[in-house]
Amino acid sequence: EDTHKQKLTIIGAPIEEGAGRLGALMGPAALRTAGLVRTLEEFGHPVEDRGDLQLPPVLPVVPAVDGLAHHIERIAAWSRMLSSETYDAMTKGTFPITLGGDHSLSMGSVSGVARYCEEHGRELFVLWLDAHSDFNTPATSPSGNMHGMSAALLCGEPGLEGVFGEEPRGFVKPENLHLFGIRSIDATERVLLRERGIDVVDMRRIDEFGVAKLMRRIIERVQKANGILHVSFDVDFIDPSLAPGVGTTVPGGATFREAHLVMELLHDSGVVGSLDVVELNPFLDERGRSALLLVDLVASLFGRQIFDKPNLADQSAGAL
Ligand code: HAR
Ligand code: MN
Ligand code: MN
Ligand code: MN
Repeated sequence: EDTHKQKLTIIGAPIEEGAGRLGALMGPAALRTAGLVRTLEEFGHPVEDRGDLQLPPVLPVVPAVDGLAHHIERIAAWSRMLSSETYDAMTKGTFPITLGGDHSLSMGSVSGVARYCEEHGRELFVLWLDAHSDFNTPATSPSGNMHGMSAALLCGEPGLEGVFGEEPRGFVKPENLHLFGIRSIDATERVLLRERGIDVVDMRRIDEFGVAKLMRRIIERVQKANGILHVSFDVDFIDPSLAPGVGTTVPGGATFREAHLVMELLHDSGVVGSLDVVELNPFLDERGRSALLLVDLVASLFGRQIFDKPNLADQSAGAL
């Protein structure tokens, strides 16, 4: 499908309780200050900015978990709210962009997208651009920080049922989750990722084979299934020398051009149906440079090009 002039719905999710340090709640404001909305409009997209959501005064009651899950009631409230926001945006035929906020918000945003896909018979794929695999559960997490558990929750790992309780939610098939850019995995996560057969594209594979080849493989899977791809963009996917505004920096991340190439290939593919931009911590940023880089990367996802598109037919045939 050609989503080029599709209407976009911006959903601000100032959530920081899932992270180990404060400041991510300023993320949506910094992305707006860096010009996110006017950049998207420049590419011809009508944008509806729903502003920043707020937690309801009464939080859901969540049964005690086996293990550690800090602020689970607040994360549950955010998740339920965000799930219905992205579900609603998709149902109206728009493309939801959820601005964080820490990565626990993807429990909600992706659940809503998944629920939409289930109801409309569309196969959902998720591209998780991140230094971390975010595949802990309360029982395995070394920190108890819920931003390290969102991918596990989406795949239905046990121990996180209380986040949605009886509220509607969606799931991601473990075989449709593609982790990309990974360079920090806990020992317990490693075991679980192997057991579930999750596709982990770590930085070593990116060094060895390059972004283009590895991305094309994922894009072709989605295209063959006539699926929808959700992109969950954690700022720490990028090398911290370029994007220091994040609480959990890990050296050896994606370069400027690697990150842009991912977004350019995604744009040309036409398969992306929703996006999260998460973990920006403006309190730790340097003169807004991480926020500005993110806005430029989003511009590449929505069609900014240096000069010209390569011939896609030649590329998929393996020619240079
Ligand atoms: N794996 C570690 C934990 O669970 C660190 C997770 C950090 N996660 C993020 N998001 N910053 O990717 O505590
Ligand atoms: Mn376009
Ligand atoms: Mn993450
Ligand atoms: Mn991360």
